[in-house]
Amino acid sequence: MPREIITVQVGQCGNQIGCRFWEMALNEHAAYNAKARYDEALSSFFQNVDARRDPPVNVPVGDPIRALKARAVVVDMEEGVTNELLTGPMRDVFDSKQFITGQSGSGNNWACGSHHYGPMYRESLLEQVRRPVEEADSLQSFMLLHSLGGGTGSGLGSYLLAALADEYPDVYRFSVSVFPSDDDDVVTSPYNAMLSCAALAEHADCVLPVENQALMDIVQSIEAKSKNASPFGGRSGGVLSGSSLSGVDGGDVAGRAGHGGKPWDGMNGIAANLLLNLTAGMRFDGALNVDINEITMNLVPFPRLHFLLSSMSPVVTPADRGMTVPAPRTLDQIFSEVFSTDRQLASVDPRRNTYMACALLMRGAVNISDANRNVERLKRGLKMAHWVSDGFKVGLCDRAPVNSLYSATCLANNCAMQKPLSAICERFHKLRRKKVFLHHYTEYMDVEDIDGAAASIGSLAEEYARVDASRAPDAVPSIAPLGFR
Ligand SMILES: Nc1nc2c(ncn2[C@@H]2O[C@H](COP(=O)(O)OP(=O)(O)O)[C@@H](O)[C@H]2O)c(=O)[nH]1
Ligand SMILES: [Mg+2]
Repeated sequence: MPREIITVQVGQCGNQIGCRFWEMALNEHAAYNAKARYDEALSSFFQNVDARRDPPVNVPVGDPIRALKARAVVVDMEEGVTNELLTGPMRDVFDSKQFITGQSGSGNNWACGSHHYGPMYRESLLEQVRRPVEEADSLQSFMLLHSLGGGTGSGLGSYLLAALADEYPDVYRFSVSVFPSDDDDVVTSPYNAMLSCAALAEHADCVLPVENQALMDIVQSIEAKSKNASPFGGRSGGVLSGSSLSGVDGGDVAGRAGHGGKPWDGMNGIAANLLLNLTAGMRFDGALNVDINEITMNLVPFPRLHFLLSSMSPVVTPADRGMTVPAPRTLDQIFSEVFSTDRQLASVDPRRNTYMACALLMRGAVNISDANRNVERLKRGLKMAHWVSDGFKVGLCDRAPVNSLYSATCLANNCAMQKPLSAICERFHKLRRKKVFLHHYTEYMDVEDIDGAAASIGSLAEEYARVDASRAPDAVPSIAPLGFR
């Protein structure tokens, strides 16, 4: 069974989420790997290297753990975050050879990231990818972590995705793509988000959109609940004081504190947790193991409609930095919660729109009859496309998130996706009509390509709307027999 995943983290946001992800992945495996042996589960994300040898050699599955190295490629056009990675708590899982960095950044300009740095760094990027590809026995997919609002993650991330499609057409490409919020502080984010969405529609097999607004809302609601739960007004309630989710003081890789800005670390922890839950089925045993390629095959009936909405319950793991986030009480509740608006990682209510397909990835003490019973119960409240006969893919993985009894992660191919796409188009057109910032982009690319990308995203939103509106054709009217006189 194909099993390795190579993570490609690009730009500031991609590297921040990446860093949280590696930390949480190590925690999870440490909790379950009692014998300190390098097992199949670990091998999905990590190589085991004997660094005492020169050059270092790979240690096979079954042997003791020597040094775990992330199967990752780390890219940024500024040095700040990547330097922090190399010197911070995660430094041992990275190796400077995995890094590609520039000095001056992409100026929050998709076109600079894609059309300037892309060709300039093409060879070194591909060389950097080639190494972990060769180290893998049976590579399953590339996982791109990036934001759409800036210049490097969005532009160079888009370029790299297209290059991976060229070089490794058989390896799945999926992305966790952070959509900017309406109040985003990057003034050019409407251009960047629109241009990267067009590239994701073309070059990714599967995109998991994560909206910063939704992440912030979740973090704030956890914070509010923890305050209410505390008789002392919030410090000792559910969320520990000083933790990132409290929004007090978290700080992250680059030392950006949550206070006064966004609670980045808490937000990134949610995105990182999504990745852990999504890949649990391929890392650990279970009664119904689903890997991410299967998800794509089952959930994407039309190739361009591959943006899957995600939701989770519980939304963060209690083990994450010692936080005690109140978990829902019963198994049935966690099934219900993943369909509610406040657990969506995009600000939409999928229950109002049509589902083309849905995957429920359960972790922990959940059996197939629990899953079937809940699917039957919940399905009644959902609009399924008329041509879908079943539409639910269930995964059961034995290993719960650390310190939880169980968890649910839902991926939905749902027509509510038209809303974030239309919003991106609208924000772009507002600037484009007045030609604001346009010259920054035409410095690197033709205006026709910019408008072409906007038309492509507009038509993608319309495709979702069309599926949403489509109804089963009426039964063919029977022609009354004329009869004989
Ligand atoms: N969720 C999240 N979003 C971020 C983070 N850092 C930046 N962003 C968002 O990413 C966009 C800016 O992109 P950034 O990754 O900083 O630019 P890049 O380095 O040029 O790729 C804006 O929409 C920011 O709100 C982060 O750590 N977490
Ligand atoms: Mg940057």
